[in-house]
Amino acid sequence: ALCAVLMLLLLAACSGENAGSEGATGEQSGTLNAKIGVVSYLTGAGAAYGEAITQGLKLAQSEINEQGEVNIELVIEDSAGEAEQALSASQKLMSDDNILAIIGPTLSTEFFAVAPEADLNGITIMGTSTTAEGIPEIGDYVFRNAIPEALAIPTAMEKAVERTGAKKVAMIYGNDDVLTQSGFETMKKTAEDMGLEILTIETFQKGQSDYNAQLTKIKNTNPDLILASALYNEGAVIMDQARKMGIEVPFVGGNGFNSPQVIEIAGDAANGLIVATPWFGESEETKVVDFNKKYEAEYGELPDQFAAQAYDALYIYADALKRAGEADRELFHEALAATEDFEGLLGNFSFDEIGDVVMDVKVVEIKDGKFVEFE
Ligand code: 1QQ
Repeated sequence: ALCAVLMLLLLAACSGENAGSEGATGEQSGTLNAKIGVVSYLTGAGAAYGEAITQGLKLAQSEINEQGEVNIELVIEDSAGEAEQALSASQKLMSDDNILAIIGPTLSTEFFAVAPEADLNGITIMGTSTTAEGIPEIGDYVFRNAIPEALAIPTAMEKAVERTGAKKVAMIYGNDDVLTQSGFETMKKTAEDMGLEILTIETFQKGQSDYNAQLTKIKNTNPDLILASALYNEGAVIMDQARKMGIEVPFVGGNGFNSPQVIEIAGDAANGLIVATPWFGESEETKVVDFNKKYEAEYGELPDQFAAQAYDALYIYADALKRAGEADRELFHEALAATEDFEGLLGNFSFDEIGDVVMDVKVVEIKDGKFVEFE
């Protein structure tokens, strides 16, 4: 009899608890809960990258959770654009057994510090903006949905040369950052493959504010085109100072230039920038128009490439989670690796066998202070 009473009490307690938690969170029964760690560049000179990324993630999160099948909690840590801070932030996330997987960090420089450890721990990690050579090769648990420079830069350079008939190029790149170095290597190789004459190669460091020496050399060589591998701050200042010195030729930039911050900082001097991207904000496709509308209503500004890529990334994670059937690190990893023909904001998306991106890239240019399709 005592047993029966205890059983009844237990049953009552359990059903009471269930009703309570459903009521409190509004979750449907059968919802898959998952905690995703995010490492993002949120303070410092390049914080607009991380801000766009986290805004894109949060918008996707609220839509996904509203749909009810999965419920994602984001745990967001700031990396400040520094490899060491990114590493300690990710270690904090990885020490939480309830973290299913990680998104970020923002810069390739940071990602190379973090991803090997995530891989070792069997924690899936995906870069949404990391475009340097060698990212998915870090390990089995390492993915990205950002278009690698190795694919984007040659596309932009071919189009630029086709239209301008350029034969001689000058190059400038940041030699203290993994992405700007990697982008430079790709530019140099592409220039050589295309038979372009490289007149000069100039370098700079993060945070530099005066490019007079480099730009004077570039101007004196009289190039048809300038190939620049830089993050937005340095890239925008370089363009501004170049135009002030009377350098009018177009720039072909790497992924760092895919931020509206370039226009914000350089103003009219940004006109004539050519860059490849999977994102075109002026597209009339319904899902892009809807996304723009929702994003602007939420944040008071239009989304950029980085916001769009992050938004797609969380949907790709949610899709994998649904296929995994439970918030288990191994099952999630397997499901994510099998992602194929995912239809996102940026079009059709699959991972190749090493976890790199298979998708299309477009070429855009800045004209009259706006990114427009490069004709
Ligand atoms: C990288 C990049 C940057 C421009 C991301 C913001 O592409 O570091 O790989």
